[in-house]
Amino acid sequence: FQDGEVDADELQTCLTQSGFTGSYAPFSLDTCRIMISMLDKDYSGKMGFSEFKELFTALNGWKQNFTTFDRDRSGTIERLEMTQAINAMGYHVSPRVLDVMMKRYSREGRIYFDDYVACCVKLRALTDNFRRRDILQHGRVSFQYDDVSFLQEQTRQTQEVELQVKIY
Ligand SMILES: [Ca+2]
Ligand SMILES: [Ca+2]
Repeated sequence: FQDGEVDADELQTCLTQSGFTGSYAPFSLDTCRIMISMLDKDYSGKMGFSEFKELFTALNGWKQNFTTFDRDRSGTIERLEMTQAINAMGYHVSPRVLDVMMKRYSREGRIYFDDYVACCVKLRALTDNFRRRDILQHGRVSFQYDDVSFLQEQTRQTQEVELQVKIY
C-alpha cells in the first residue's frame, strides 16, 4: 500500500505472501479483479486500505465457512456442502439457482476455494445492491434476472429467480 491503493496483481501478491489461502490454491487474477471491482466503493478501480480491511474480514469469514462446510475434508465444496454454506451465509437459493451456480463456479461438481470466494463476493455485492435500494423488506427478496445474469451467461431469458436473502 505504498501509493495507498493496490491493483489486481498487487492484491494477488499480497494475499499469496500473507499465506492467506494456506493449502488451497492461490487466488487467480480473475478472482482478484472480481474482489476489487465488487468492493470498490469509491470507484477508483483499485483497492484502498479501508476496502482491503473490509475484504480481509470477509475473506476470513468465507475461509472459516469453507473449511467448516467441507465436511468430507475433500478440500472442495460439493453441491450439498454448498447448499449448507449458502444457508449459513443467510441466503436461500432454489435448486435451480444452485444448479446454475454449480455450473458457473464448480469444476466437475467441485468448488475450489478460489471460485468459492468469487461466488461469495458476487453474492455479497448483490446483497449490498439490494440494501442500497432499500428493498430488503421482510428480510427476504427475490433477485430479478438481471441481477443474477452472472449466473446465466448462456441462456438469456427474462424471469425472476429465487435467490433470496434473509435478514443480516
Ligand atoms: Ca477503490
Ligand atoms: Ca467437500
